[in-house]
Amino acid sequence: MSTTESQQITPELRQWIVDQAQAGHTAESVLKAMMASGWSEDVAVEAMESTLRGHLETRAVAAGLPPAVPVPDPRLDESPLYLDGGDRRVHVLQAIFNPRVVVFGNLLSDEECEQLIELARPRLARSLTVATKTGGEEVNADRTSNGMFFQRGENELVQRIERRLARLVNWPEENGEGLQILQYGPGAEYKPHYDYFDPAEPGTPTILRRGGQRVGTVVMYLGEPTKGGGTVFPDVHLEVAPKRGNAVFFSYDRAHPSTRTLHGGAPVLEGEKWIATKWLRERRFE
Ligand code: PD2
Ligand code: ZN
Repeated sequence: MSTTESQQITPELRQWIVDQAQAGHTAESVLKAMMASGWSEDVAVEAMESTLRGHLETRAVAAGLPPAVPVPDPRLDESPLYLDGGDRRVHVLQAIFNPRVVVFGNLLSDEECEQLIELARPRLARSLTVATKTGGEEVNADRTSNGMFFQRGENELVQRIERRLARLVNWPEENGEGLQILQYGPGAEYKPHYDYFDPAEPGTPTILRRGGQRVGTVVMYLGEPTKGGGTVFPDVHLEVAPKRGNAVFFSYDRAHPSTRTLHGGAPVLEGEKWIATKWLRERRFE
């Protein structure tokens, strides 16, 4: 029998780990104690991580938060500088764990950015947001941009980008909403909001019938303003510069502010900002 098989993580061990944490012992000291009584480091670390994760989740749900669900997740466990987007080597510029935010470089070529803008331009209209009171759509003063949606897989360019994104964040293409293109002129902004649908709003159950909650967002910068227009995360005082070809990804495992994914598009001060947004759902989006 291997060491791992012989070292079973029993309910008693899990309870002991929770008791230690509640008594204020550090993860380091608990790990040391486990190893001193014969646990291998790998098993001890796994036991600690899974037990404390489970414990926090139980407490969160008991406090009335929606349960955590799986989310899209770029593979960054070994801190790679580059990720394989299939047909393109994407740069990892910045990563934050809480909130989960990753900034990518070189996600799109200049030609791809220009082509998306030119295909979108004749189809732009004042942006609407989903009306969570009714499940319909409405013009919203918090969002002063012009926009349009591509159908998923609408043309070869859109297909190529959707395939690349799916590979990058490990999430099925069919769980994505259609790509949305937005144009912001001087003064235009998108006030801070959450991208998930508020479970307390009456229209939300209708919205969730098409693919469940949103669990992740990729905002790709297609056209840069010369001043302003960053994507801001007020809870962590982060501002991502809207540099053409770059993108910001973020995920949220429950529809709750505890994800710290409040974010907005700061007003454009000079020039014009163009973005493509891909929202990712829990399940296939029809
Ligand atoms: O334009 C942005 O930076 C921005 C900000 C917040 C886009 C979105 N949200 C979005 O498309 O959800
Ligand atoms: Zn947003």
